[in-house]
Amino acid sequence: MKRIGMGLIGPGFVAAHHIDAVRRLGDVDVVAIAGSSQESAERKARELKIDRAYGDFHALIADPDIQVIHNTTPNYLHLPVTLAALAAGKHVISDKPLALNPQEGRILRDAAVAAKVAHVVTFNYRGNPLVQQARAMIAKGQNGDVSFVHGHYLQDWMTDPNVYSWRSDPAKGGATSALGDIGSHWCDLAEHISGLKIVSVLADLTTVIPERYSTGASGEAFSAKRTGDKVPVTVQSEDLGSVLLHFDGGAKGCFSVGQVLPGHKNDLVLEVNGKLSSLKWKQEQQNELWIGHYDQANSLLAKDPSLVLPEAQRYTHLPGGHQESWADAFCNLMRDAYEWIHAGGAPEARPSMLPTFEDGYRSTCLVDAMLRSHVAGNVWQRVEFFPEAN
Ligand code: SOE
Repeated sequence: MKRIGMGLIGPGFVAAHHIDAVRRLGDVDVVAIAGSSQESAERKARELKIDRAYGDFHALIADPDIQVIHNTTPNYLHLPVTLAALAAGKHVISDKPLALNPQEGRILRDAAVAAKVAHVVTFNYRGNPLVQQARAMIAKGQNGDVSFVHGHYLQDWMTDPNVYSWRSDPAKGGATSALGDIGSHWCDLAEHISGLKIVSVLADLTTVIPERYSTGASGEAFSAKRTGDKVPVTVQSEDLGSVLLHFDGGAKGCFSVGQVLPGHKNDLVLEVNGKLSSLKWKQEQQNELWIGHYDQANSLLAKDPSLVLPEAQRYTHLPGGHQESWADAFCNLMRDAYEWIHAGGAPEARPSMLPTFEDGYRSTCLVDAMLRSHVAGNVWQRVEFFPEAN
């Protein structure tokens, strides 16, 4: 069997999950890791049991044993790192958001298509078997025409003003916080499951905690509270927001995002109402799909390979009653990504579940429309998205 070498740039919170997922595939060699310095890269390499460490991402990209680059750097480095990897002809798996804004997102989408390599963005919730079940049910018309898509993605890890990371720094994280980090997942899932595209938005955004306290050190999501001298930092990006949505074909929708809502850990909920029946999926109870009816009892479909549609079966690995989880869904995304990579990244070989740089660019356009809507005084804005030129 042909083995594939991967290297990861940016060893933060999610890096360990990329490494864990590719190791589970069995035919991928984790060749090297690159960090912001040789010392930090070596420390992380020891922790993750990786042989090679680079203090410079260019050196990792130039490593001839590496065919796939995983970009898990902070958002502001997505563009230079991914462009360098594409220029070297490497396949790229990028964390979301793909880029800081639509201009950068479009550059990366176009560069990836021109490079004729596999290009994947980690909208990992698509990898859940019951997300694929919901998508397949809707595509087959089992729920009737979709009229309403709604839900939320709420977290609490930024509730404490002492939590400060690059995500709150516009130069490193971008102009948005909650929408870019988690609203992007929700919108991707809403479009992926419903099969519809969001065409216009009306957003109302808030910064609940406008002053945070920083040690000056770069932190990461879910980092523990730090002690020592801290300086107050003014935060402008939103940590709470609600958005009304119009989909193509006339369906309506709405969702809320928040990072400062005590008790909500990774509370992503998405409901789709069709004219015949409804579906609701909750990330924190990801092994169940609620099916709502008008003229019969509602039901809960358990994640069970013998009960789900064939489209979802390939993403279930354990019998019913054996719970699958966030890491399993993340691994499902990597399995499809490496299937595409084994096929050389040929467009026709891409598994249809897989989110590409096209989806990543689209997501930056959606968030941009929401930011424009808020700044314009909460008015409807069209999503400006330029499809790939043929
Ligand atoms: C932090 O909000 C975070 O780790 C996001 O960056 C991830 O994309 C999300 O899946 C979980 O929460």
